Amino acid sequence: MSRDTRRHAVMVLASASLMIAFSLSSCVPRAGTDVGNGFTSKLNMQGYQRPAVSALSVQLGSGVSVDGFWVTSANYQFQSGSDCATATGPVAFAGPVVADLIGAGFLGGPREIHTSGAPTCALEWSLSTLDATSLPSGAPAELAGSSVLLRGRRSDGVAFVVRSTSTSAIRIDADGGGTFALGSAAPIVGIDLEQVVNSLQLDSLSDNPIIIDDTHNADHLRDFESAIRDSSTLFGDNDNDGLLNPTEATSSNELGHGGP
Ligand SMILES: [Ca+2]
Repeated sequence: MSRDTRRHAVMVLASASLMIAFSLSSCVPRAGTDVGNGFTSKLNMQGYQRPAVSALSVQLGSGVSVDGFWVTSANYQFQSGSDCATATGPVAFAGPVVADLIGAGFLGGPREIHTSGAPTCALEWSLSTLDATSLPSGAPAELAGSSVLLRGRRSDGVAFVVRSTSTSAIRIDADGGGTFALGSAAPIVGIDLEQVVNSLQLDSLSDNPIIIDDTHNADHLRDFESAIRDSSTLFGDNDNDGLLNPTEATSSNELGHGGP
């Protein structure tokens, strides 16, 4: 595979990644419904890849196949203004909600949220967990008690499963220390699948199957959790369909980025 082709594949699958896609203006009309001093719109989370979303499995440039990627999240808060050193704003969407990241996103569909419409300098959201009795229809039973469940196969066919119980907050700051506008193009948050899977260093593990959780290969789990945080990226939903389309998951369309 040429470097360019590989790079493209990497970028694409980063998509198939865990893309927390939340659409602020996916409801009609385009720029959200102006209610009082803010916007009412929809929030979603999904996995995506370029050129097309696979609902069954995603193969990364590394040859790793991702067969399932589920994230439970909560407490979405947008911080308005340019001073992000202060406390975050009100909760726009409390959750918890389960997202199928290589499927259609939030189980049960996008969630309505309300935001001020003011320029925003950061978004915070948190990993969260649900017990077995609270899991929504469509969520795998293995997700109970975990915030992240990733299942896949290494290029040699060895199966792996990753479970995180982290409930850490993840913060996405506007690029360049500035602000991004909510309402003009719905923001979509994504986590780069290639980056997240690479963080697992699957080739360094000799188990079969490979289990990565709090009691198995925990050091790999910590790197995985950091990669979820660091790769969280905010994009604009330019065509306002509530989904992160291939042409939207680009660096030029990036509004903000997560990090330590
Ligand atoms: Ca879109």
